[in-house]
Amino acid sequence: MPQIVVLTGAGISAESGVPTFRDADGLWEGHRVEDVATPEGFDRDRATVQRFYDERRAALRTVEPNAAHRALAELEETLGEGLLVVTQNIDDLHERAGSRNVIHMHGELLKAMCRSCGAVVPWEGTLADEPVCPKCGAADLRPDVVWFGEVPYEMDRISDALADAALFVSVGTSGAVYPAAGFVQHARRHGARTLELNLEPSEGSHFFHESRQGRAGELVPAWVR
Ligand code: BJW
Repeated sequence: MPQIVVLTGAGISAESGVPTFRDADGLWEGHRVEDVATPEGFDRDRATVQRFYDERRAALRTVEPNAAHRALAELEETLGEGLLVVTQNIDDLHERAGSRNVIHMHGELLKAMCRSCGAVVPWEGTLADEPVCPKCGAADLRPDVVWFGEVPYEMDRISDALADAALFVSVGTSGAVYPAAGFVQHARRHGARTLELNLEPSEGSHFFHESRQGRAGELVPAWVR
Protein backbone atom coordinates (compact mmCIF):
# COMPACT_ATOMS: atom_id res chain seq x y z
CA MET A 1 0.00 0.00 0.00
CA PRO A 2 1.32 3.50 -0.83
CA GLN A 3 2.44 5.81 1.98
CA ILE A 4 1.81 8.86 -0.19
CA VAL A 5 -1.15 9.45 -2.51
CA VAL A 6 -0.87 12.40 -4.90
CA LEU A 7 -4.04 13.58 -6.66
CA THR A 8 -3.37 15.64 -9.78
CA GLY A 9 -5.67 17.81 -11.88
CA ALA A 10 -5.50 19.97 -14.98
CA GLY A 11 -3.27 22.55 -13.25
CA ILE A 12 -0.28 20.17 -13.25
CA SER A 13 -0.33 20.02 -17.06
CA ALA A 14 -1.02 23.75 -17.56
CA GLU A 15 2.67 24.67 -17.78
CA SER A 16 3.08 22.02 -20.48
CA GLY A 17 0.55 23.95 -22.56
CA VAL A 18 -2.51 21.76 -21.90
CA PRO A 19 -5.49 24.05 -21.14
CA THR A 20 -7.34 23.64 -17.84
CA PHE A 21 -11.15 23.43 -17.78
CA ARG A 22 -12.44 26.27 -15.65
CA ASP A 23 -9.77 28.97 -16.03
CA ALA A 24 -10.17 31.86 -18.53
CA ASP A 25 -9.43 30.48 -22.03
CA GLY A 26 -10.05 27.02 -20.55
CA LEU A 27 -11.31 23.98 -22.45
CA TRP A 28 -14.91 24.77 -21.67
CA GLU A 29 -14.84 28.27 -23.02
CA GLY A 30 -17.08 28.07 -26.07
CA HIS A 31 -18.53 24.70 -24.98
CA ARG A 32 -21.44 23.85 -22.74
CA VAL A 33 -20.31 21.22 -20.21
CA GLU A 34 -23.50 19.25 -20.72
CA ASP A 35 -22.78 19.09 -24.48
CA VAL A 36 -19.21 17.73 -24.36
CA ALA A 37 -18.84 16.05 -20.95
CA THR A 38 -21.99 13.97 -20.49
CA PRO A 39 -23.19 10.70 -22.09
CA GLU A 40 -26.40 12.54 -23.03
CA GLY A 41 -24.38 15.16 -24.95
CA PHE A 42 -22.59 12.36 -26.81
CA ASP A 43 -25.90 10.72 -27.73
CA ARG A 44 -27.28 14.07 -28.96
CA ASP A 45 -24.29 15.08 -31.11
CA ARG A 46 -21.62 12.43 -31.40
CA ALA A 47 -19.60 14.24 -34.09
CA THR A 48 -19.12 17.42 -32.01
CA VAL A 49 -17.95 15.46 -28.95
CA GLN A 50 -15.60 13.31 -31.02
CA ARG A 51 -14.14 16.44 -32.65
CA PHE A 52 -13.59 17.98 -29.19
CA TYR A 53 -11.52 14.93 -28.17
CA ASP A 54 -9.85 14.56 -31.59
CA GLU A 55 -8.51 18.13 -31.25
CA ARG A 56 -7.22 17.48 -27.73
CA ARG A 57 -5.61 14.21 -28.91
CA ALA A 58 -3.82 16.04 -31.73
CA ALA A 59 -2.69 18.80 -29.33
CA LEU A 60 -1.27 16.21 -26.91
CA ARG A 61 1.36 15.28 -29.52
CA THR A 62 2.74 18.82 -29.37
CA VAL A 63 3.33 19.03 -25.59
CA GLU A 64 5.87 17.59 -23.14
CA PRO A 65 5.88 16.80 -19.41
CA ASN A 66 7.02 19.66 -17.17
CA ALA A 67 9.07 19.92 -13.97
CA ALA A 68 6.09 18.90 -11.80
CA HIS A 69 5.48 15.63 -13.71
CA ARG A 70 9.22 14.89 -13.64
CA ALA A 71 9.50 15.54 -9.89
CA LEU A 72 6.71 13.03 -9.17
CA ALA A 73 8.43 10.45 -11.41
CA GLU A 74 11.68 11.01 -9.48
CA LEU A 75 9.83 10.53 -6.19
CA GLU A 76 8.51 7.21 -7.48
CA GLU A 77 12.11 6.15 -8.24
CA THR A 78 12.84 6.60 -4.53
CA LEU A 79 9.58 5.32 -3.03
CA GLY A 80 8.54 2.71 -5.61
CA GLU A 81 5.06 1.47 -4.75
CA GLY A 82 5.10 3.78 -1.73
CA LEU A 83 3.82 6.49 -4.08
CA LEU A 84 0.53 6.36 -5.95
CA VAL A 85 -0.44 9.10 -8.41
CA VAL A 86 -4.19 9.36 -8.94
CA THR A 87 -4.78 11.69 -11.84
CA GLN A 88 -8.01 13.24 -13.06
CA ASN A 89 -6.16 14.11 -16.27
CA ILE A 90 -6.66 12.13 -19.44
CA ASP A 91 -3.28 13.14 -20.91
CA ASP A 92 -0.26 10.80 -20.74
CA LEU A 93 2.24 13.29 -19.32
CA HIS A 94 2.81 11.44 -16.02
CA GLU A 95 3.74 8.29 -17.94
CA ARG A 96 5.93 10.19 -20.40
CA ALA A 97 7.78 11.71 -17.42
CA GLY A 98 8.45 8.17 -16.12
CA SER A 99 5.69 7.54 -13.54
CA ARG A 100 4.38 3.97 -13.59
CA ASN A 101 2.13 3.76 -10.54
CA VAL A 102 -0.66 5.95 -11.98
CA ILE A 103 -4.45 5.61 -11.88
CA HIS A 104 -6.36 7.58 -14.53
CA MET A 105 -9.64 7.94 -12.65
CA HIS A 106 -11.28 9.93 -15.50
CA GLY A 107 -9.93 7.70 -18.29
CA GLU A 108 -7.36 8.26 -21.02
CA LEU A 109 -7.39 10.35 -24.19
CA LEU A 110 -5.31 7.77 -26.07
CA LYS A 111 -7.88 5.00 -25.59
CA ALA A 112 -11.32 4.38 -27.05
CA MET A 113 -14.10 2.21 -25.66
CA CYS A 114 -16.55 0.20 -27.72
CA ARG A 115 -20.10 0.79 -26.47
CA SER A 116 -21.15 -2.46 -28.14
CA CYS A 117 -18.68 -5.03 -26.72
CA GLY A 118 -17.00 -2.99 -23.94
CA ALA A 119 -13.48 -3.43 -25.36
CA VAL A 120 -10.96 -0.71 -24.49
CA VAL A 121 -8.46 -0.18 -27.30
CA PRO A 122 -5.46 2.13 -27.83
CA TRP A 123 -6.56 5.08 -29.97
CA GLU A 124 -4.11 7.59 -31.49
CA GLY A 125 -6.12 8.86 -34.48
CA THR A 126 -9.44 10.58 -35.03
CA LEU A 127 -12.79 9.25 -33.86
CA ALA A 128 -15.00 11.57 -35.88
CA ASP A 129 -14.84 9.42 -39.05
CA GLU A 130 -17.11 6.67 -37.68
CA PRO A 131 -14.28 4.18 -37.00
CA VAL A 132 -15.10 0.56 -36.15
CA CYS A 133 -14.12 -1.46 -33.10
CA PRO A 134 -11.07 -3.64 -33.88
CA LYS A 135 -12.54 -6.37 -31.61
CA CYS A 136 -16.19 -6.67 -32.72
CA GLY A 137 -16.49 -4.45 -35.81
CA ALA A 138 -19.31 -2.28 -34.44
CA ALA A 139 -19.21 1.43 -35.37
CA ASP A 140 -19.83 2.40 -31.76
CA LEU A 141 -16.56 3.74 -30.34
CA ARG A 142 -16.43 6.57 -27.81
CA PRO A 143 -13.53 8.26 -26.02
CA ASP A 144 -12.53 6.16 -22.98
CA VAL A 145 -13.14 9.03 -20.56
CA VAL A 146 -15.45 9.50 -17.57
CA TRP A 147 -18.22 12.05 -18.08
CA PHE A 148 -20.57 13.58 -15.50
CA GLY A 149 -22.99 10.98 -14.19
CA GLU A 150 -20.55 8.11 -14.87
CA VAL A 151 -18.55 6.30 -12.21
CA PRO A 152 -14.80 7.10 -12.17
CA TYR A 153 -12.36 4.21 -12.63
CA GLU A 154 -10.72 2.15 -9.86
CA MET A 155 -12.64 3.77 -7.00
CA ASP A 156 -12.14 0.79 -4.65
CA ARG A 157 -8.36 0.82 -5.12
CA ILE A 158 -8.25 4.60 -4.64
CA SER A 159 -10.41 4.46 -1.54
CA ASP A 160 -8.19 1.78 0.06
CA ALA A 161 -5.02 3.72 -0.78
CA LEU A 162 -6.44 6.93 0.74
CA ALA A 163 -7.42 5.10 3.90
CA ASP A 164 -3.87 3.73 4.30
CA ALA A 165 -1.84 6.78 3.26
CA ALA A 166 0.23 8.79 5.73
CA LEU A 167 0.23 11.79 3.39
CA PHE A 168 -2.27 13.01 0.78
CA VAL A 169 -1.16 15.74 -1.63
CA SER A 170 -3.46 17.48 -4.11
CA VAL A 171 -1.87 19.29 -7.07
CA GLY A 172 -3.51 21.62 -9.60
CA THR A 173 -7.18 20.89 -9.14
CA SER A 174 -10.06 23.28 -8.48
CA GLY A 175 -11.83 20.87 -6.14
CA ALA A 176 -15.06 21.44 -8.06
CA VAL A 177 -15.69 17.84 -9.16
CA TYR A 178 -16.63 14.85 -7.00
CA PRO A 179 -15.61 12.24 -5.97
CA ALA A 180 -12.02 13.57 -6.33
CA ALA A 181 -12.94 16.73 -4.38
CA GLY A 182 -13.82 14.52 -1.40
CA PHE A 183 -10.52 12.59 -1.26
CA VAL A 184 -8.96 15.06 1.18
CA GLN A 185 -11.70 14.44 3.75
CA HIS A 186 -11.54 10.68 3.23
CA ALA A 187 -7.76 10.67 3.74
CA ARG A 188 -7.99 12.95 6.79
CA ARG A 189 -10.67 10.83 8.42
CA HIS A 190 -8.21 7.94 8.24
CA GLY A 191 -5.36 9.94 9.79
CA ALA A 192 -3.38 11.24 6.79
CA ARG A 193 -1.64 14.59 6.78
CA THR A 194 -3.00 16.64 3.86
CA LEU A 195 -1.28 19.23 1.64
CA GLU A 196 -2.61 21.29 -1.26
CA LEU A 197 -0.34 22.71 -4.00
CA ASN A 198 -2.34 24.96 -6.35
CA LEU A 199 -2.15 28.29 -8.14
CA GLU A 200 -4.94 29.64 -5.93
CA PRO A 201 -6.90 28.31 -2.96
CA SER A 202 -9.24 25.61 -4.30
CA GLU A 203 -12.91 25.25 -3.35
CA GLY A 204 -11.85 22.76 -0.67
CA SER A 205 -8.69 24.49 0.61
CA HIS A 206 -10.03 24.70 4.14
CA PHE A 207 -10.12 20.89 4.35
CA PHE A 208 -6.30 20.65 4.07
CA HIS A 209 -3.82 20.88 6.95
CA GLU A 210 -1.65 23.05 4.70
CA SER A 211 -2.24 24.89 1.42
CA ARG A 212 0.59 26.39 -0.66
CA GLN A 213 -0.11 28.71 -3.60
CA GLY A 214 2.02 28.91 -6.74
CA ARG A 215 2.80 27.17 -10.01
CA ALA A 216 2.99 23.38 -9.92
CA GLY A 217 6.29 23.51 -11.86
CA GLU A 218 7.86 25.22 -8.85
CA LEU A 219 5.86 23.92 -5.89
CA VAL A 220 6.03 20.21 -6.71
CA PRO A 221 9.82 19.99 -7.22
CA ALA A 222 10.31 22.10 -4.06
CA TRP A 223 8.07 19.73 -2.08
CA VAL A 224 9.71 16.57 -3.48
CA ARG A 225 13.35 17.67 -2.89
C1 BJW B 1 -2.54 25.56 -11.54
C2 BJW B 1 -1.76 25.98 -12.57
C3 BJW B 1 -0.44 25.83 -12.44
C4 BJW B 1 -3.87 26.40 -13.15
N1 BJW B 1 0.03 25.26 -11.30
N2 BJW B 1 -2.18 25.02 -10.42
C5 BJW B 1 -23.77 17.92 -6.43
C6 BJW B 1 -22.92 17.82 -5.33
C7 BJW B 1 -21.85 16.91 -5.33
C8 BJW B 1 -21.62 16.09 -6.43
C9 BJW B 1 -22.45 16.21 -7.50
C10 BJW B 1 -23.53 17.09 -7.50
N3 BJW B 1 -24.18 16.98 -8.70
C11 BJW B 1 -23.53 16.06 -9.45
C12 BJW B 1 -22.48 15.57 -8.73
C13 BJW B 1 -21.49 14.56 -9.19
C14 BJW B 1 -20.59 15.07 -10.29
C15 BJW B 1 -19.96 16.40 -9.84
O1 BJW B 1 -18.96 16.45 -9.14
N4 BJW B 1 -20.51 17.51 -10.29
C16 BJW B 1 -19.97 18.83 -9.87
C17 BJW B 1 -20.12 19.79 -11.02
C18 BJW B 1 -20.68 19.26 -8.60
N5 BJW B 1 -19.55 14.06 -10.47
C19 BJW B 1 -19.72 13.02 -11.29
O2 BJW B 1 -20.70 12.90 -11.99
C20 BJW B 1 -18.62 11.99 -11.27
N6 BJW B 1 -19.19 10.69 -11.05
C21 BJW B 1 -19.78 10.38 -9.89
O3 BJW B 1 -19.87 11.15 -8.96
O4 BJW B 1 -20.22 9.08 -9.87
C22 BJW B 1 -20.87 8.61 -8.69
C23 BJW B 1 -19.95 7.72 -7.91
C24 BJW B 1 -18.71 8.15 -7.51
C25 BJW B 1 -17.88 7.31 -6.77
C26 BJW B 1 -18.28 6.05 -6.45
C27 BJW B 1 -19.51 5.59 -6.87
C28 BJW B 1 -20.35 6.42 -7.60
C29 BJW B 1 -17.89 11.95 -12.62
C30 BJW B 1 -17.08 13.20 -12.83
C31 BJW B 1 -16.41 13.13 -14.22
C32 BJW B 1 -15.63 14.39 -14.53
N7 BJW B 1 -15.20 14.35 -15.86
C33 BJW B 1 -14.35 15.43 -16.39
C34 BJW B 1 -14.15 15.21 -17.91
C35 BJW B 1 -13.15 14.07 -18.12
C36 BJW B 1 -12.81 13.88 -19.55
C37 BJW B 1 -12.12 15.09 -20.14
O5 BJW B 1 -10.99 15.44 -19.74
O6 BJW B 1 -12.73 15.71 -21.01
O7 BJW B 1 -13.10 15.45 -15.71
S1 BJW B 1 -15.01 17.05 -16.01
C38 BJW B 1 -13.45 17.83 -15.76
O8 BJW B 1 -13.32 18.29 -14.38
C39 BJW B 1 -12.41 16.71 -15.94
C40 BJW B 1 -11.44 17.01 -14.82
O9 BJW B 1 -10.68 15.86 -14.52
C41 BJW B 1 -12.34 17.49 -13.71
C42 BJW B 1 -11.66 18.30 -12.66
O10 BJW B 1 -11.11 19.45 -13.20
P1 BJW B 1 -9.70 19.97 -12.65
O11 BJW B 1 -8.63 19.04 -13.01
O12 BJW B 1 -9.81 20.32 -11.23
O13 BJW B 1 -9.48 21.29 -13.57
P2 BJW B 1 -9.99 22.81 -13.32
O14 BJW B 1 -9.85 23.52 -14.61
O15 BJW B 1 -11.31 22.83 -12.67
O16 BJW B 1 -8.96 23.39 -12.24
C43 BJW B 1 -7.59 23.57 -12.53
C44 BJW B 1 -6.92 24.13 -11.27
O17 BJW B 1 -5.53 24.23 -11.51
C45 BJW B 1 -7.42 25.54 -10.88
O18 BJW B 1 -7.67 25.58 -9.48
C46 BJW B 1 -6.24 26.44 -11.24
O19 BJW B 1 -6.09 27.55 -10.36
C47 BJW B 1 -5.07 25.49 -11.09
N8 BJW B 1 -3.93 25.83 -11.92
N9 BJW B 1 -2.61 26.50 -13.58
C48 BJW B 1 -0.85 24.87 -10.32
N10 BJW B 1 0.44 26.20 -13.38
